[in-house]
Amino acid sequence: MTITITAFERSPDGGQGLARDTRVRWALEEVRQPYAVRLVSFGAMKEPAHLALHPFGQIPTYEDGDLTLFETGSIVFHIAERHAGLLPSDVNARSRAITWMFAAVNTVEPPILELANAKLLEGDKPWSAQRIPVVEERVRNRLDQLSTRLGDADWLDGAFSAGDLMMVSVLLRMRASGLLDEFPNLAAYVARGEARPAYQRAFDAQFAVNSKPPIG
Ligand SMILES: N[C@@H](CCC(=O)N[C@@H](CS)C(=O)NCC(=O)O)C(=O)O
Repeated sequence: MTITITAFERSPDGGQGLARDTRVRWALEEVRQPYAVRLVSFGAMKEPAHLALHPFGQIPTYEDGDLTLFETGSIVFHIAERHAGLLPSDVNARSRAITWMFAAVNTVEPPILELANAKLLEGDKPWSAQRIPVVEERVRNRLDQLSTRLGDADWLDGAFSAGDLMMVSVLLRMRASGLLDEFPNLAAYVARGEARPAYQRAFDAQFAVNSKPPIG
């Protein structure tokens, strides 16, 4: 049975690894599972066929036989549960790694998304210039807390895990803002994640799609 994921036919970032299929590709590459990709347009994502897979009309989705999943946290968890390499076997260490996965999507990603939305979707509003520094401060606060916890460790809890995969993926979205560079240990942490051969393969595969000339 071939695993099939969905990804943007044309990613808004031009394939720089910010679209969330990168996380899923990365997890599959870490555990050396082959996969197929079905590219979808923004229009097609809101059509019934895709909505049947993803109730919110987004990418990525994950299909394997009669199982269909959405939400990257859940997809990466599913991959990590079924294949060795992304979660420790010790029960407590495993639970801590899963905790970091939740922290990535539930505690660190929300203020990062809020900032992206404040800039991209609300940047033309009259109150935007006042709001952006407030939201930036919220992100800075989270990064500061995460930076303190990471300290000079390579990864969040021992060996690289799905928790790091999710956290690095979330933090990557911050780089363009310059905020990540205020925390050198986090910037180095993200660079360590990106240097992993599995990440490189995931990035290259996504970039290859987006560097092709526009369709039509
Ligand atoms: N919480 C979801 C977020 C999924 C998401 O926001 N996907 C974006 C691409 S990175 C998307 O499809 N955006 C288009 C849209 O929402 O219409 C996850 O982690 O899978």
